[in-house]
Order: sequence, then structure tokens, then C-alpha cells
Amino acid sequence: MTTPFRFTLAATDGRARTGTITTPRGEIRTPAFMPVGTAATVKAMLPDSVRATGADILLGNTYHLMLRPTAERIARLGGLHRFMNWDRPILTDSGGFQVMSLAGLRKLTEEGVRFSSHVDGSKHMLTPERSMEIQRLLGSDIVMCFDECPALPADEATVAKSMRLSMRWAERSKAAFGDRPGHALFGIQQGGVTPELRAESAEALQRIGFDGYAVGGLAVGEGQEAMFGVLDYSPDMLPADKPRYLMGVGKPDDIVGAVERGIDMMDCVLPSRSGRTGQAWTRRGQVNIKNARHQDDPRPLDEGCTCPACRSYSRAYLHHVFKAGEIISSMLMTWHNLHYYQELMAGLRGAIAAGRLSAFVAEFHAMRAEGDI
Ligand code: PRF
Ligand code: ZN
Repeated sequence: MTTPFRFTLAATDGRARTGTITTPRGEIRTPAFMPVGTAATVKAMLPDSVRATGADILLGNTYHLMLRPTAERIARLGGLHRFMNWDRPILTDSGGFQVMSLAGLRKLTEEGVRFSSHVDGSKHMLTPERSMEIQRLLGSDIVMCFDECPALPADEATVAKSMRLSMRWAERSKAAFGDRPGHALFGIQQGGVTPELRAESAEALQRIGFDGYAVGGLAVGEGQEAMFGVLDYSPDMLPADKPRYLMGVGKPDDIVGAVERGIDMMDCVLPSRSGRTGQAWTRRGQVNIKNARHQDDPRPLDEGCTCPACRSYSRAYLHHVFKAGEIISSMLMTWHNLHYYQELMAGLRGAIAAGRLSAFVAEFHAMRAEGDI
């Protein structure tokens, strides 16, 4: 028999939670950070290295993979896990958000979104049904509903209309997903920064019924204060016995604030992308390795970090390989950043389990306040 998809809470501390999501491809310790593997790779990292940083699950993208190399080709080659050599869980985003931020010409209707590819200009259509089909062809373990996410600020009428469309699409997503033991379908709450719209969306999703619930439509231009404002109430509108996933977040302090407010899962390109542009995230905040102050510095990026970049290389070396445009710069910086993010998640999980989250968070902010020295 297939292992069912299951979420078990182990402990709570205030509104924060720690637990385990069980899937046939392995367990996901929550709160979980999911590295982004958009084009069937976490850029500059081998899958074993991503695992070594502590990741239990990766994120993949419907939008990118449908365009290149296509979901049908990946299915013929045995599915996304085999294709990219990652045998643990994969969550796939549904494509709507990426169409809106990346595609060329777009036309949104009740049916779905017609758009032209940012790769070659070719024309495509994404609907809830097609998104479910693509995510099935990829072999995704956690499938996301097809939704629309308006950029903020937007007027309330626009946000309401978009949210209601996303709720009709959620119903179609569920019908098209069908019954797939061992695979999960997550609904996505929308509603901008308006509590009534967030409540309406949460109720609509729970009427349909999902294996998990995402908070969508945040980190789209509203700022951290407004985002935390929504997170002060919106996770509580979602079922306590199902995972809650905050999409596309964020910086380390966003993650800490979201976990404090009851979020169980997050994803963001930040640690991998900023690694490639010479930005490191450390316990003492951000370090820009491009800066000339590092060129004679024999110390590691972060004295307390056990990643390969910090164990074996100096800041001077990391500065040099960045300046020289060497590929190892992206490899080492990405590894460090993903390692830091996963250490942060492990720290949060341990603190919640021990009932000392507020002390952990105070220490987190105090270390950052000292700055990089
Ligand atoms: N919906 C989907 N993917 C997303 C978002 C969303 O609202 C966001 C918002 N931060 C990131 N990725 N489907
Ligand atoms: Zn490191």
C-alpha cells in the first residue's frame, strides 16, 4: 500500500508549530524551507549537495518545465525526480504566478491564461485542468492549485475579483486532480491585505477541501510590515491540522516572522539567486563578497558555519573567484546560503520543540544587529 500523505504536529510554541509531513518519497520536517529548482536543477548544486544542506523537499515550476523541455518529455523520461536525480519530495507551483511575472503577451479569461513563451515567443494556454495534467506528468508530490496573484498595491475590487476567479479555479483544480493516493493538492488563499477577502478565500478553499493550504498573494510589493499584518490573522483562518505554506518568502527575517505566525513551509529563490550575485546570508546578516574589504581576509564567511565554503575557503578566495567570474564562486556561495537557510530552519524547529522560540528569535535579531565584523 502507498504511504498516505499525512501531517503530524509534534509541538507548538505560541502560534508557531513544528511537525512532520509524511509522503511516499520521504519525510519533510516542518517548518521547512524548500530550495527552488525551477528548471529541473537547483542552480550550481548537485542534488546530493542540496540534500547535504538539510533540504527535505525541492520546488519545481510548471511554467518553465512546460516550455522547456516540456512535461510530456519529462514524463517519457521517467518523471521529474528521475530526470533531475532527486528522489525525495518535490512540490510544483502551478504556473499562474510565473506566467504573470515572466511571459510575454498574456490574456486572462475565465477559462485560463493564454500567453507567449519568454523562451521563444511560442503560444500556450494554461488552465486549471492543464496545470493539473502537467504537474501529474512531472510526478509532483505536492501539487499546487492554479491561481492568479495580483501585484500589490491593487484596489480592493480588483483583488476581490481576482481572488474569486482563483477560488473557481481551485474548484476546477480539485476536480481535475482527482483521487491520487500519496500525492497532495494544496489550495492557495488570496485576498491581498483585506481581512474579509482573506476570510472569504479561506472559507471557499475549506469547502472544497485540500491536503494543505498556501498563503498566496504576499511578498508581491506590499512590504514586510503589511505582510506580517496579514500573517497576524490569515494562517489562523486555515485548518490547524493541515500544513500552511507561505509562497515565495523570503529573507531570513521574513522566514522567522512567518514561522512565529504559524507558517510551516516556505520557498524562495533568494539563497540560490543571491549566491550567484555574490551575496551571502550569515548569522550576522548580509555579506557582499564583491566588497574590496574581503580581498586580504583569511577568515571564512561565517566562523560558526560548517558548510564546505566556510570549512575550506577564505573570504579572500571567495572574493577572488567571484571577481574572476569562476563557476566555483556560484557553487560555494549557493552552498553556503542554502546551508545557512537550512540551519536556520533546524534552529527554529528545535526552539519550537523546546518551547524556547522567543529566546531563539531574540538571539537571531541580536546577532544580526551586531553586523558582519
Ligand atoms: N501563487 C502561486 N505561486 C506563487 C505565489 C502565489 O500567490 C506567490 C506570491 N508570493 C509566489 N509564488 N501559485
Ligand atoms: Zn558557510
